[in-house]
Amino acid sequence: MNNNENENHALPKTHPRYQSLKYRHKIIEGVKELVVAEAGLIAHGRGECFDYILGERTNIYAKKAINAAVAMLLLANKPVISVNGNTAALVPEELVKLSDAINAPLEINLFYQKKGRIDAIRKVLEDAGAKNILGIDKEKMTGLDNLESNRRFVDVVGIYQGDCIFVPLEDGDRTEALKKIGKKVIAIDLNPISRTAIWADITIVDNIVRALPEMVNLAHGLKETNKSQLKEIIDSFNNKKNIQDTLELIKDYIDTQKEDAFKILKT
Ligand code: PTJ
Repeated sequence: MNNNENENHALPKTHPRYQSLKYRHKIIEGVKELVVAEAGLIAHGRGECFDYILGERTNIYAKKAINAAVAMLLLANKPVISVNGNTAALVPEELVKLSDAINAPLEINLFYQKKGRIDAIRKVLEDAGAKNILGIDKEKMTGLDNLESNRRFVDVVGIYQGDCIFVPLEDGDRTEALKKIGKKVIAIDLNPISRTAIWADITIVDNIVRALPEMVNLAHGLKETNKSQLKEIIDSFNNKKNIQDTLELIKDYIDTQKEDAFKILKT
């Protein structure tokens, strides 16, 4: 039995936090396999913290954002799904399913460019069934002028030409840079007041492990919807208001917890 098996055996399915622990382990395994950057562990922990104060469920505002996001991706001429290490480790199959459903390529785009990471992520995506992976051929990469981080290296037939870029789980600089060069940006971020969340056209404040399967289902559901109806869905969505509503929801949840959290002691 190797170390990974040992760790998984220590994770009983009956544990009240089984799901959360399962995804933690995926991130830890991802670090060992070079898929996830070491900083990805910290990013995941930050996400968990926000998920906790959102009640660890997909709330109505996240659902509204998911609806608008899928409509925007279906309406786009050249949608692209940007993939980083955490995303590949947590939801590889769903990334491939979404890519197929909305006809958008997956492009590997990393903040931390450690040697071997692109190959490791490519393998994870290919094992999940991906056929069209961009961001892996240095000859086809170009740099975005208005960005200094490694994320500036983009595929000429992918993010560079894309009109709508889906950036699940992102750091702020690139969202701002993509907006400034005229791209539509859709983000998933559990932190509703991150720079990514604020800059994006549509911000899905939800855990990627719940949001991606919802997006895949909805993409199949909305596929036959005509263009004017898709446009209506997008036009009736207000990202700023949706984020403000999400913040209210967090406040309400914490207020409820102030009373409820201690009830457990009385049972
Ligand atoms: O793989 P790389 O090299 O491209 O690096 C990826 C990370 C995530 C390490 C890098 O982009 C980074 O450092 O990101 P940040 O600045 O920590 O931002 C990540 C954001 O994602 C934070 O606002 C977290 O709250 C949020 N987040 C973390 N886990 C999840 C999440 N949002 C949704 N679902 C999650 N599971």
